[in-house]
Amino acid sequence: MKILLYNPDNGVTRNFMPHLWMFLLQELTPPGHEVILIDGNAKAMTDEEIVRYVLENRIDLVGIGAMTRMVAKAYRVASAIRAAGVRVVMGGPHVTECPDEAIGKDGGPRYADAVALGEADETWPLIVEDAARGELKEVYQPERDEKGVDRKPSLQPYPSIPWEKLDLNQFSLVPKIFRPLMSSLGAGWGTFHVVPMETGRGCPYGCEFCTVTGFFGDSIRFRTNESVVDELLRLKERARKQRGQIAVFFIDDNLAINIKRTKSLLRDIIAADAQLPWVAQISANLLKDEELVDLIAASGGQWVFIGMESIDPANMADVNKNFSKPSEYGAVLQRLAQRNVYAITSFIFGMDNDTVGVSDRTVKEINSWPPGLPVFGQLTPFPATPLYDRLAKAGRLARPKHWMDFAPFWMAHTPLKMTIPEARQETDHAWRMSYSPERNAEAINAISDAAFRYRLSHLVSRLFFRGIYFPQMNKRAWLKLIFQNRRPIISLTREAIGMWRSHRKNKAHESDEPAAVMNHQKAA
Ligand code: B12
Ligand code: SF4
Repeated sequence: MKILLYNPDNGVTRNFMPHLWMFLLQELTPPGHEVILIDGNAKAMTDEEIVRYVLENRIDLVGIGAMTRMVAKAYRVASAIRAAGVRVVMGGPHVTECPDEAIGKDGGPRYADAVALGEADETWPLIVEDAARGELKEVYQPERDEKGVDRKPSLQPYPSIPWEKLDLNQFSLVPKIFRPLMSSLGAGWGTFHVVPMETGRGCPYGCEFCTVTGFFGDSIRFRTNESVVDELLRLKERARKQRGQIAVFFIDDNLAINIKRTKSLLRDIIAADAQLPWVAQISANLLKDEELVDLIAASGGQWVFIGMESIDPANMADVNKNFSKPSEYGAVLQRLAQRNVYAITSFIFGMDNDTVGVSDRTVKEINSWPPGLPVFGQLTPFPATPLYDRLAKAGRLARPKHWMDFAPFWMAHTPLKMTIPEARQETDHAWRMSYSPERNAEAINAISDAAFRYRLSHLVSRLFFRGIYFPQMNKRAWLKLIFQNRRPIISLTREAIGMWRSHRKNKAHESDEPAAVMNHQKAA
């Protein structure tokens, strides 16, 4: 069979990274089938374009995965593909959380021929075999234990994703026209990929708004250190060969959930010289350990994503995230910054104790810490979370099926102490203050002692992160952005030219040296 795995874009922003599930399922597909990947984030396509692609390429089966945010588009595309006579299987968090919706068992229309619920590592090969025989079932679910809980894949062994030979062209972040020039720079920047990699699954914390504990379970499973190190080494080799850059996003929900194991993994990465620049999610409470932070820096850690959520402890208690203490955030960021590791700090507005002015209060606090990349969202009741159930029981859901008419940054319930439009305004204000050209320049100034590459990485990341909220998907938007931020850009460019000149001078001096030494010897 010819199989297409497709992940829709959200219609508003683009991700910087492809989705791991596609590469994983591609690798888990039984032999004898061809699997093509299209990630809407890298290659945005209209519904008609996808259907045309499916027909022209004689695809036999389409697998679509989606988060709640993209599910309306996923359903639309699925319906169009089915209408063209091709079978569709859907999987991922949303269909698992609303299992009846995709197959029309909730009274609504049917969008998919089959759904794969939960982790599909073991069910995907069965789905492919059934589809090949023309015997696709409606629902695929992992085996269950005596308590009725899904048996989770152990991750040992873990499939070896052949990164060294996969076609990653659609996922490079360097625009095509710059590639020849960029590949001649330094270690080579002809391509830049952020590659997703998992070292473990599961999180026991159970924050009220989060789907992870429900989906992956509270039992944590890890790959072996050897399998992670081997994957890193293969990626590093690929980067070297193609004169490009590869960074890794460890997508574990909390990379340091078992600190002893994390330290052992990071030590093994260092010992094998398998370091690549990496980003990972780690909760603030675990970053108090100085040795862990040392190992993060030494093993290539550059950015740590921290779900800070709120600076108000009452809000943290409300969402069952008391283990994370707002009073400790500044010290945590300081500890990271001392090692040139910076943080992506994520905040949620519209919690029940938030009042108007929350964005000013939060941004003031953020600006007193070492600079990072703050991101702001709103409390969203994802289906099957304790938050969703609490709000539904209290009759507080304004749009119980908010995913069917997805509206970016527009809450689906009214918080207790502010209105939905006020929550929208607070979010908007926080983004504007945090990514204004003035704030960008201030942030770079604040780390003026750091080496050039850290400041450059910080500025580039700021310009990209701004795009999570402000649409900047065309050349015009980028040119405007570059013009507005010209001060730090010009200053860093001057510094780079200075460094390049002195590097050339030193090189020339070095090549003169042997001659000078020989002349000196002759004279002697
Ligand atoms: C990495 C990540 C991101 C990346 C982007 C995704 C990417 N490029 O990988 C970034 C950081 C950009 C991101 C952003 C967001 N994310 Co996110 N993200 C994750 C994270 C941490 C890992 C995803 C992953 O690769 N998991 C590992 C793979 C193996 O698991 P999986 O994707 O579930 O796939 C398995 C099964 O689901 C199944 N499967 C999946 N798809 C399909 C398809 C088919 C056909 C089949 C058969 C099976 C199948 O098979 C896989 C193997 O078992 C997850 C949490 C998590 N642990 O999964 C959150 C998660 C997916 N994100 C979430 C959210 C809410 C968001 C945001 C909306 C946050 C925000 N407020 O802005 C944004 C939206 C991004 C957008 N494009 O609009 C939620 C989604 C909940 C939901 N019901 O939708 C999750 C679950 C986290 C949470 N706290 O609840 N995210
Ligand atoms: S710590 Fe993170 S992954 Fe774990 S439950 Fe809380 S928000 Fe979800």
